[in-house]
Amino acid sequence: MARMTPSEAFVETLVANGVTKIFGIMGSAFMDAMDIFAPAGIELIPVVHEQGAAHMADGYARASGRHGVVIGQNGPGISNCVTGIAAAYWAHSPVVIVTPEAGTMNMGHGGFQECNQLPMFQEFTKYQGHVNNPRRIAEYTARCFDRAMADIGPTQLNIPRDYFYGDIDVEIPQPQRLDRGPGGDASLDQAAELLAGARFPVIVSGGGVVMADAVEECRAIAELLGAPVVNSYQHNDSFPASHPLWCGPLGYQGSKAGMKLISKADVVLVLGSRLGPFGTLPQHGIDYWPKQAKIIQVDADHKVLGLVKPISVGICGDAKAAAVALAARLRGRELACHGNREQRTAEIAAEKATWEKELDEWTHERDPYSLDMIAEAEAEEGNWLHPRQVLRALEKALPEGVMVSTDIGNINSVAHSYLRFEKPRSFFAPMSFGNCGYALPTIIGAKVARPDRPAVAYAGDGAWGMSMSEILTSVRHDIPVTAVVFHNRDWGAEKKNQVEFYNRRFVAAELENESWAGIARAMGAEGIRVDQLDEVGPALDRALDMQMSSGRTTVIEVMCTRELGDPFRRDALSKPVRYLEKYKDYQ
Ligand SMILES: Cc1ncc(C[n+]2csc(CCOP(=O)(O)OP(=O)(O)O)c2C)c(N)n1
Ligand SMILES: [Mg+2]
Repeated sequence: MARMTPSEAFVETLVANGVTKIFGIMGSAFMDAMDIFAPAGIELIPVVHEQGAAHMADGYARASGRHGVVIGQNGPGISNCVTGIAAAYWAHSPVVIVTPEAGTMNMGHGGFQECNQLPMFQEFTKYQGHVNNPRRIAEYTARCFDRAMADIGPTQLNIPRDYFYGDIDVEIPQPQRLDRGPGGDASLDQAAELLAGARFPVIVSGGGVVMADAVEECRAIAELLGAPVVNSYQHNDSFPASHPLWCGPLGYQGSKAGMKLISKADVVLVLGSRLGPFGTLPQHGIDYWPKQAKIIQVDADHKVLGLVKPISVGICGDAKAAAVALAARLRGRELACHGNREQRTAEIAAEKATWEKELDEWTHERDPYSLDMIAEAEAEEGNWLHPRQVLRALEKALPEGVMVSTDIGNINSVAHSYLRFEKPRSFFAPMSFGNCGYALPTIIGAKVARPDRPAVAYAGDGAWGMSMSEILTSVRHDIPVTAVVFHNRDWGAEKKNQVEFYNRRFVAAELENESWAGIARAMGAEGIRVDQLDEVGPALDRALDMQMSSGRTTVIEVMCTRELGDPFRRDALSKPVRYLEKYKDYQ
């Protein structure tokens, strides 16, 4: 036990958990603790808007595997974080949000910046620690850090602002980290039995493989079975793209090769995925999920086993440990799939080649609306590029070891087909919360965690407007990143729904923008405008060179036609029905 103030106990517990960076905006509510951040070795990185801080903490956590930490002023500083924490929740990021609260002597009186801060995060946190007595501040702080790791998601530490003051006797708790195992023997035995009898096994490599650092173990079992490996939705970095067994991502704008192959599976091994509903929807007109197949699902969270898709075996275990345990059970055994290995290898190679060829030839969208938009662009002043060609050119120019974040939007979703990675912790998409404005702040957080890696954000012009002010953060605090903005003058993703379901009746779908490159320059970054296809790769090369060698942030604005890929809510929209006379033309 040592005598200290609660501020000191709080900061010392952060130190015990290895915290060196916190994202947020300063405020009086936690000024007493903030005052000793620097001598504790902690840097508070000030952002433009607290939503950005929460996304940065998420990006930091996703890139490093460590906690991301965010803090803000009680009331509005904290409510600004809700969207960012919701996104981190669905990205399964161990983010700790520290929420200093109104003082206990005023709470309930309707004071300045007073609000009840627990309910607004209830839905998006794995645990909420409320410091109910200043003497317990270290205990609650430590628990929030432990639970964020154990439950793989955000936790909230709520501290009444007067509880930073006083004298307490306290021992700083040491971090408690779970030693995760492979799951129960019975379920592992059952799974091994199914895999041994499988003639066409397929592996789904999910986010759990990235988080458990299990790519090598996943690869070992894939090679043992000769099984194609597909990435779960938005986890394109969960298996090396250069590997012959890699078949690309499932889900919206995913790989046809992967979809066709999994549709033939008799046994699917799902490693580290909750099989989220959006991620397994039919795509490209292919209803690929193999309903007759036996499904083995491995996840660290038992609550997601069998939740969305019926399964034959659920294994509550760590993806890495479970892959090792399954491989050990299969090695040296006679496996049914060894009988047709060559045939399957050939089939995998053929499907992949067909899909690559299709992507190469798919230079622009061909639906009637997109063809109209392409014709319109040709008649217009200026040169407008086909998004798919831009995405292919970017793909070719992305360097080894790159980290890429994407946003929510039509072009960003089409990008899923063109984003391939060799290493885990490389791809940061907005996952199931699906908020526009995710990509830039998230890549800034990732860059703070990994300054040695090139960092690139993709965003549509709509989403960019929501988030671009964080360019100021990157410039002010020397966190160089490269952003690619697809300037198509539309809230395209939603507009495509109006094309498909609302007879091209556009409501609030169009955006007339100023020059994004010019705005970037005004914020102190470099700005490059690209309207020739052969300039796309060189622009990215130049921006990355400036990022890595002179610490410069660059915004590359790519002028794109208004053509749009397949809409993303086919599953949830239907043609309008109108009964009232005044709306009869609206169907
Ligand atoms: C915060 C938030 N607001 C609204 C939406 C609904 N929404 C989804 S995609 C989209 C359009 C995105 O437009 P843009 O960023 O320009 O990309 P594009 O689709 O044109 O490629 C909108 C408004 C959302 N996902 N998130
Ligand atoms: Mg747009």
